[in-house]
Amino acid sequence: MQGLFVSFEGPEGAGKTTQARRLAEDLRSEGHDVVLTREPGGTPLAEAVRGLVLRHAESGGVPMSAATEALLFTAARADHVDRLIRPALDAGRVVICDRFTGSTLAYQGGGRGLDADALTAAQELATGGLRPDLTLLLDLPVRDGLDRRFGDGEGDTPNRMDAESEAFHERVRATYHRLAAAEGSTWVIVDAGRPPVAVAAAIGDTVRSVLRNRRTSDRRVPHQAVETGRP
Ligand code: T5A
Repeated sequence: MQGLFVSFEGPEGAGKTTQARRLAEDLRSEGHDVVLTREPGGTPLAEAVRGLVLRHAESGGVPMSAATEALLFTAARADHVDRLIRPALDAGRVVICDRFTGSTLAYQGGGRGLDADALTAAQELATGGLRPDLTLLLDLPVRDGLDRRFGDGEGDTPNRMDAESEAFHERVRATYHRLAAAEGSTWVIVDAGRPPVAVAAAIGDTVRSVLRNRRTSDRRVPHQAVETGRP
């Protein structure tokens, strides 16, 4: 039995963490076996890399090149896939991941300007070709997301990416839109500018529809095998 892999993507402050938690709670209450995880992070090694790659210089972070940054995010992902995501999927669990390969393509590709083909090849190496069954792109204007996080002068300490210019974050958002257009039906753009309850309802409908389709196609598999004569 193969599990279901759902990732959340989007610019800063879009509500990914809020919605990923909520989806995990809702699916658990419906009896699904859910693993909720995040990137960078999810395993001891990847959480250690998180501390290294996200810490702002003002909080003791070390300077690094764009390529070093991309490879650190990608190395953390390799460990995360190997030790947590793939075993959970193999056990038939639903994995909900707050950011995945789309973040590297959007931030280090679109934001930092690294070569998209080289980044994609690195993702293949890190994930062994594993892709989410569904990516939910929580979309909202860059300024609105930054205001949600820091508008009142509160919010958590800015990390190295938060501290980038608004133009950087606009390039990230534009890259997300290009990825969604290129990936087709496995990426769904969710209007994240609505109240949390409305965003959660849209996400819930989308995920349940994928789960229903999956159950239907699972039931059809033995039939097809007999009809086509495949073992
Ligand atoms: N990164 C990551 C890369 O550059 N490359 C990579 O490969 C990877 C994996 C991660 C950073 O690393 C970068 C991207 C990121 O910059 P992080 O601390 O994990 O950093 O931060 P983010 O994932 O960006 O999470 P954020 O906290 O910025 O935003 P979320 O998770 O989208 O938003 P959330 O849920 O925390 O909500 C933010 C605020 O908005 C409110 C919440 O209550 C909260 O106050 N909110 C809403 N307000 C109004 N309406 C709604 N619908 C709301 N939803 C939430």
